[in-house]
Amino acid sequence: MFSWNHVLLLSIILLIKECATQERCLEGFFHYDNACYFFSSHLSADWLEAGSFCKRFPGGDLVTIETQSENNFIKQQLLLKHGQKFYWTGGTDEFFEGHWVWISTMQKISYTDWFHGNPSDSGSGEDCMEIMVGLSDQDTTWNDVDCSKKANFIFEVPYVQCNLANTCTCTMLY
Ligand SMILES: [Ca+2]
Ligand SMILES: [Ca+2]
Ligand SMILES: [Ca+2]
Repeated sequence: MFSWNHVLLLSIILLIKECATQERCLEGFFHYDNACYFFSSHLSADWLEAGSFCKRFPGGDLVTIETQSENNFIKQQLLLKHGQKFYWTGGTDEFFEGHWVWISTMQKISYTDWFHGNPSDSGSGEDCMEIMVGLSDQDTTWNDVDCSKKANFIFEVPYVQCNLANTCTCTMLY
């Protein structure tokens, strides 16, 4: 027999079904763990411009690479799907020379994958971190470089905030 309880139950089932089929990363983003990643292979910018671009997305900023598994994911993406040589990350020591932090959190960089002899702070100074894409995992490593260099970039947004069309009703189910 019809009752409002049936209507409520049906509504909940429909809500769950809709949430279950909803994309959780925007198109063009790649999901790993609790974040969605974007690789700007068709857009290059200096480090500050790249950061400003990333912040246009809710919760977005230049990538933080905090674990070896996150680093491996990013390297695999760069090697398999994205064709450029140099990608900005959110690593910087522009606040205090030699003290590397992730700009989005200001947390000290603990896990590292620097290219041999780096960070080098060569020439007139190198205060921003790029990933140099080599031919394999082993030679795709981090380098400090002049922040005014034009490079492609990687940014990351939280998994639950990355769908701009999200009505937020699904967030609790994630
Ligand atoms: Ca991260
Ligand atoms: Ca430096
Ligand atoms: Ca360097």
